[in-house]
Amino acid sequence: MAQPADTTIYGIYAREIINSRATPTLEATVILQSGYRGTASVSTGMAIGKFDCQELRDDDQNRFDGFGVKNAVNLINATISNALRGKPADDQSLIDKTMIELDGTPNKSKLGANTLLTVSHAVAVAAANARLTPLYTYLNAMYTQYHQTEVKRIPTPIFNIVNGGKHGAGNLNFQEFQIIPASNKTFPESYQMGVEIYRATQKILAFRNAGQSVGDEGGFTPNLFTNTDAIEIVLEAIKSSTYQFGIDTFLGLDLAATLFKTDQGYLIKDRAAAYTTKDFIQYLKDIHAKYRILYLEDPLEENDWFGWTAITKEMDKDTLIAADDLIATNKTRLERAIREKACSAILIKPNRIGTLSEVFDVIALAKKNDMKCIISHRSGETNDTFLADLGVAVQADYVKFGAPARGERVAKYNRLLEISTQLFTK
Ligand code: 2PG
Ligand code: MG
Repeated sequence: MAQPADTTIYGIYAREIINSRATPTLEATVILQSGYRGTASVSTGMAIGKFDCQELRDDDQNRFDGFGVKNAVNLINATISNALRGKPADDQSLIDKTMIELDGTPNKSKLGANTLLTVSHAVAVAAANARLTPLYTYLNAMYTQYHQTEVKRIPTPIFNIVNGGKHGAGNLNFQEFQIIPASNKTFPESYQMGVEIYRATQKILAFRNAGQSVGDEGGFTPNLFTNTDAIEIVLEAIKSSTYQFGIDTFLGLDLAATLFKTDQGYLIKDRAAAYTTKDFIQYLKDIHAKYRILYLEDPLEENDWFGWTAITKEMDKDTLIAADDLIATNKTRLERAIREKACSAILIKPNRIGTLSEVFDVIALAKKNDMKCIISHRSGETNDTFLADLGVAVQADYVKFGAPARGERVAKYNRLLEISTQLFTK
């Protein structure tokens, strides 16, 4: 790595920008004494549960329905900038610790996880720029202090093909119907596969008059009779392509089950009566027997710990049981999941926790406990590509950046293409 220029922080400037869901969000630029700078912006999810760190929003109903972030902009420009001015940008733990102390709450409710994360990422980008080094190389050097990791491959992408739940205007309960290329494919091969199967899905939907508009993450949002119909459509798209199901590509689902758990149980359009946890696990096992589901995210509600342990025991031999809302990228909840063997994979969403150092900490703990890691975007995104570099730096097993369509999604996949070229073209 090249010797760094002066990485002392000179100033931080924030602004309110708009994300992919017409909602304000934060962007900040960190300027170093040496003139190098780094910019980052932050995403927002639909699922914001009680275990998430808090976002800071203005709640001023006269602007953007209360979603403005002017107060956060002011906090960055004054309080945070003053606290970090003069500190070295390449001491990430000092930067993050300073902000965490300044906030002083367990869930970042004073300054906001969105405020802290934007600055935390922008500081890292500025430091990497000052070293004239690619961001993934810089992040990998930092992550190695948590867990020795060598950059060898690009994480396997999980492509969203059909959007349901709260992400689409269609009528499906499950949030994401995905395809996952075999992990022995190169990234360019996987990307091409994702695009071709996505396009094949569009043709099938057009043929069936099922609607081809897209949802928040770029997947199609058809109206169908059942959730299994959507699995059938994705399978048909794979079969109509040049790729072989079960060899080149696999199926995945993010159920986001918290959203359809009622007092009566899990209620989906595939059956009139709600399912008990036990019955729902059996239903998922039947789906797996028929469609070989490689990846199952949030199959159960975020507090159904007993159910999570049961489903992991029964299905994780050949299906990854991935915890998103269950753990919320929260270290204490991850520790419990490890103790209770509640899952075999974890979604990493930096904005659920608030600083890069804490993200590294959670990933290292998961990896040391043999959990697969998925670096994930949010449904409300910006064109920031930080997550692509992060995925490579920590050698995540998978990345989930949505469909291979829409600018804010392909920005991240295209960045992986660039990294792949840098790493593997001799
Ligand atoms: C999820 C995410 C991203 P959201 O559930 O995995 O796909 O959705 O950002 O809306 O919480
Ligand atoms: Mg999820």
